[in-house]
Amino acid sequence: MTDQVQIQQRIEQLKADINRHNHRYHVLDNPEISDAEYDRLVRELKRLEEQYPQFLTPDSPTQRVGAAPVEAFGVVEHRFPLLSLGNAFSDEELAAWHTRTSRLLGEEQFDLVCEHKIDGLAVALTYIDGRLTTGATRGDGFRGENITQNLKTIRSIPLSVPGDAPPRFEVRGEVFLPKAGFHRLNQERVREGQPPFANPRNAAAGSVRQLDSRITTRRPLDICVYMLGWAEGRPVPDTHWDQLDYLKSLGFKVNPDNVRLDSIKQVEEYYRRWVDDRESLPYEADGIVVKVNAIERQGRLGNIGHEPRWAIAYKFPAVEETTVLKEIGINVGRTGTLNPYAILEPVAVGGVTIKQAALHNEDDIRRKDIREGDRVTVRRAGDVIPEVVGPIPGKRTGEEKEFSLLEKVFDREKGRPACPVCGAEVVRPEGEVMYYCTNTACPAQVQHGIELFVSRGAMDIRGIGESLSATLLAEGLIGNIADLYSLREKREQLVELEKMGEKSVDNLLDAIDQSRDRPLTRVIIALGIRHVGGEMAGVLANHFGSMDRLADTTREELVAIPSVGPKIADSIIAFFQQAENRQVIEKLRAARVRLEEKTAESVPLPLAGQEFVITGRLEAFSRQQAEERVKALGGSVKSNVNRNTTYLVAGADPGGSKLARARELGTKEITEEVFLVLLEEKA
Ligand code: 5U1
Repeated sequence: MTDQVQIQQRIEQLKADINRHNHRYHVLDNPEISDAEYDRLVRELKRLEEQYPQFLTPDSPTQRVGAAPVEAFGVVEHRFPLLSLGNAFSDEELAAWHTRTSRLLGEEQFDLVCEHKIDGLAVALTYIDGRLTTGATRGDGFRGENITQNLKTIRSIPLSVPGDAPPRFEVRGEVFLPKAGFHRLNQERVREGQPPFANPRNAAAGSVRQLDSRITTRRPLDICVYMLGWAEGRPVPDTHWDQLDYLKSLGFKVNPDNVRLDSIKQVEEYYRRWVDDRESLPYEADGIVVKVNAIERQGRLGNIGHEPRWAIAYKFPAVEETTVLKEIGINVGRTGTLNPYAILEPVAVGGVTIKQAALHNEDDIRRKDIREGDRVTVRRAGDVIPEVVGPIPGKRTGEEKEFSLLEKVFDREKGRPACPVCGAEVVRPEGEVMYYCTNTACPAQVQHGIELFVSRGAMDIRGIGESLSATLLAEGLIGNIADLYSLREKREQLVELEKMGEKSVDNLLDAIDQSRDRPLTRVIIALGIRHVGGEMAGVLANHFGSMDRLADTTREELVAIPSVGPKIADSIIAFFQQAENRQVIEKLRAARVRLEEKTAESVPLPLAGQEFVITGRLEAFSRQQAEERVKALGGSVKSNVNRNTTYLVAGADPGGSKLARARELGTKEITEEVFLVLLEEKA
């Protein structure tokens, strides 16, 4: 056996093993090996594919990394429309659907399948010759967006299926963010000054429809497939239930709570069980879906407009309650926003007692005509922050008080509205809905800033929580984030603080020291620039490579970066224009906090000395973007193949003469997909 054959066999073995472990972990929830062992297999595969790119295939598990951003998604024409569902809101409506269906079929008895209606984003996955070739959104039902690259990052979606699967088929399912992941993502967004997603569906849709699939990779998305769209070339089972079972055997994740039932009474019982237990589910569900099981019956029933006659969604009641809004309170956010919130008479909503609820801004409160003292409806959707839906005007006594933020924060002594924390002046910039405290040194803002700086996703300094950061500020031991690095000089005073002993102080000081070497992305996150969260910080760190380059950039340069919009660009420019922010950065530099990526001087760039020639049309980016990516990694792009050419990248419709020359010289020829992986891996 030649070396090449052995290597190819090893690669195939690794792919099969990794896919199997991936399926056990992400689909069956039953891993067989440790994370470290799994990582070792992936690393070995990556190394081999890097050395032997000719053996890299698009369904390799290493392809789950995101790819370079695209300017827009392509359009996918669905072979059969993706339908939506009619709704039932009561047992009577459900029974009416059943009676109608029974009449149309001319049969009284037919079995049904019940499933949870997960609140996510419907997608269609097409597999050709065993490989995932296209993943698309529902769109308008007829044409969706091509989000294949993004869906490939979801580990419970198989990139390939066993050899005995139909040669061509399409599977449909719901991509969703589990509650825990949604909660984490929203906490991160709030900490970073970005608006939280209103619900898991928006969060899932926002994650899946990212033009930069590297962002999707970081979101903990999952899928449950709920039907076989179509299949060709091999017979498939003739009931929905058996098709789901079949899909499970092909490696797809099918909801274990699905049931097959044969009476509408049993459907009602299933529904009631999940109305009561929905809180226990790891995802948001807004109802159940009831489907006629036999595919032949489904065909006879057909569709009416966009909705199948053979299925219906029985929606769960909204989790809403009413209570009294005692008062509207104001807290000050990290960016100085004055945030109104409702202080409520405690009330249990869907099994959880709530005492406070979000009230977004003054305009919103006025639009909904919410008054202090009102009886209001409050709603809680899963882990979303509870919100006040609106008042119940019929319950008013006349004692209720209309809300004015400026009145609320009016300071009699000062004779003007004032920040409730520091007393500074309050402004509402033109065109904005929020009022702001004008004092950037406001203890509330500084404290939230410190909490962000030390948080896990930023500088990750363990041992400083909300209460210690408040104490450090109150005792004057720090005034801003950079002062954390001079705390060693104040060790004696730290030891004196309540609840702080020698040991915990030393641990804290060590943790601060260790944070000096965090990657640039983390430092950018830690600064708390408005609209710059973890994902954007990664883009900026990649592009600029140092804090100084970022600080001296221009609006034009920023908006030329594909994922940076004008709002983000303006916010970055405004941040670095503020003298106090520049001073903090200088203090961080003086404290030896690393303000640039570890690169050039110590390690040569990963593509140094490698020459690329590109022929044909690239799908993922323009020629110029491709050249920039190669150059950024130290490589060069030439127009003709010669003996020094390392790779010939062949896109669609490649030039015959370049291919011929490369073959003559034995130059490595790679597809665009392999090229993308190479760039990703080296970045
Ligand atoms: N579980 C499940 N969700 N869901 C959504 N099944 C299901 N089926 C759907 C939709 C829109 O549609 C088919 C019945 C066509």
